[in-house]
Amino acid sequence: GTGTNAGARPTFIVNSPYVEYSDEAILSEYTYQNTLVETQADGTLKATPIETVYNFKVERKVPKLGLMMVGWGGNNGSTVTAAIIANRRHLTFRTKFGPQPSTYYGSITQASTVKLGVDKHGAEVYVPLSSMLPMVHPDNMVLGGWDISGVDLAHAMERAQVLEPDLQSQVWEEMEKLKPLPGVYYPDFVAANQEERADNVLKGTKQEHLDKIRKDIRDFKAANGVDKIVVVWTATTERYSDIITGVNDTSTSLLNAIATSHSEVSPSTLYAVAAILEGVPFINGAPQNALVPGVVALAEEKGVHVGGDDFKSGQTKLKSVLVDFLVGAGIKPLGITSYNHLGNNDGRNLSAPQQFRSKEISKSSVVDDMVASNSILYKKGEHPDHTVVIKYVPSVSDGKRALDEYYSEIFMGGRSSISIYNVCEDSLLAAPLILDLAIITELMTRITYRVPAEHEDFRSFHAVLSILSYMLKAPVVPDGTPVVNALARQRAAIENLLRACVALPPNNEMLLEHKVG
Ligand code: NAI
Ligand code: DG6
Repeated sequence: GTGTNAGARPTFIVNSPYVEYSDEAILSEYTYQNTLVETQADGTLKATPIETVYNFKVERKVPKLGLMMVGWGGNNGSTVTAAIIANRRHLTFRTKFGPQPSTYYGSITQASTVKLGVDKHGAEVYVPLSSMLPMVHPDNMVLGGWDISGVDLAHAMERAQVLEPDLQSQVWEEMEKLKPLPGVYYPDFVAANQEERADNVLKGTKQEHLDKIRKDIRDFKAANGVDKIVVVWTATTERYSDIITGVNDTSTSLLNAIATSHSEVSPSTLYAVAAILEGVPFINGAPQNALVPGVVALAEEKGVHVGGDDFKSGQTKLKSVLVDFLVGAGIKPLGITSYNHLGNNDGRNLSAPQQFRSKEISKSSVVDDMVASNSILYKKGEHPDHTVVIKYVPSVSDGKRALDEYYSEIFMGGRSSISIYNVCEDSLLAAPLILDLAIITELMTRITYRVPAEHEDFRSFHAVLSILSYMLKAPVVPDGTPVVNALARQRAAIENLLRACVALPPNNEMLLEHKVG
């Protein structure tokens, strides 16, 4: 049956002729139902239900996973590291509210549930999302990574000003032993104010940097005996890279651009290339276009997964719920105005115009699908005003303030203003997303599919993992596929894909059994 580990007692087994459990794999047959829509000569639409039979195969052996973070010594990197150590050791720490146990709150894999089904009385039965298929547990991850600041992880955690002092003391000794590997630093890509922390940087050419990062990944794997690695960029936001023909538009040109130390190859692109060449998935948690076309092409050629961009933590997560609510309710948002101020190093870097611009783009793209979905409210090409402001206010440190106004047109030309004021530690929102990204990405490397009507061989999902969209502000998707920003739809995609792998139908929310006689 399914469980968090092969061999472990399953939370549930599926009782169906369409699922087969062996020691190695879970094999399912799943009929995917869709609706094909065609425009007819007279302009009416013809909707035809269609079905495709898929087989999914999930390897049951959960590997020992290494999570290598770029920007390990930053607020997010140090927070996620301390939190894993604390959870692993079941630490309770003193806060002004009383004793606080360590938790994984904010992680959908560790702290959320999925409706499995109903009991014979029609009552709903929920199970942890992590029990749907065998998944890595964060307690068992081996952590490592790079930072251009050489500070050890204990001092990085202290610098971050995120975690309670008692917790910091309890994990200090273990954290102090952790030292980031030297990073790739090209000052042109980040704010000038970052230079003072760059005391742990690689010298040499871009090709030497690529070779060294690749060696770091191999060495980490060997030294820690891990089976697999995922690399997550949680480093400083860079400016956008220009997309230049012959430089980063194809995999060949990109590899050549690295070999000739072309100035438009960013550090984030270089780490992505290093990971892909080592067969290791790369996830971009910041907004810049690390996944330039040459990176995506390389990932496809090598059959390695990539994902991005920019962790979707607070303000944007709420936006991707609220705008979905408004537009879905037939209410027309006219203006969305988002301010935030924060005082951590991320805010400091974003106070420079080019780095702010990267963030402005990712924070502004998140309502497009919802606006485009409703042609009653919006004419083709029409958009609400959407303004994003970020200010650096050092005194609030990691405690980000996010203020939003949603100004909408309601019934008969009326107006509605909804104002939101959110205060919380930014890194405590982002850290659990790093875990979910690593865990779901690793799971995706163990799932293969075939469409028996078309091909006999089992294949991997597309190199670009759109399934990660729930955790990301500006999801990168395979060319030509729709971008979904609405949070509930993103979550449904995760739940229902996991269900399909054990031959369970999607949760359709009809509750038909309670609506009939
Ligand atoms: P931070 O500034 O505390 O940490 C970034 C770390 O990256 C620093 O320690 C820096 O020295 C290091 N670094 C910079 N360039 C590097 C390179 N080329 N190689 C290796 N290390 C490098 O920032 P924080 O708060 O941890 O955020 C990290 C990233 O995550 C930022 O880009 C931020 O925009 C993004 N992000 C954060 C969210 C949050 O809620 N905290 C949400 C969405 C995105
Ligand atoms: C201020 O905007 C700094 C940013 O790094 C954000 O805190 C981060 O992107 C999170 O944004 P959001 O919109 O997902 O809360």
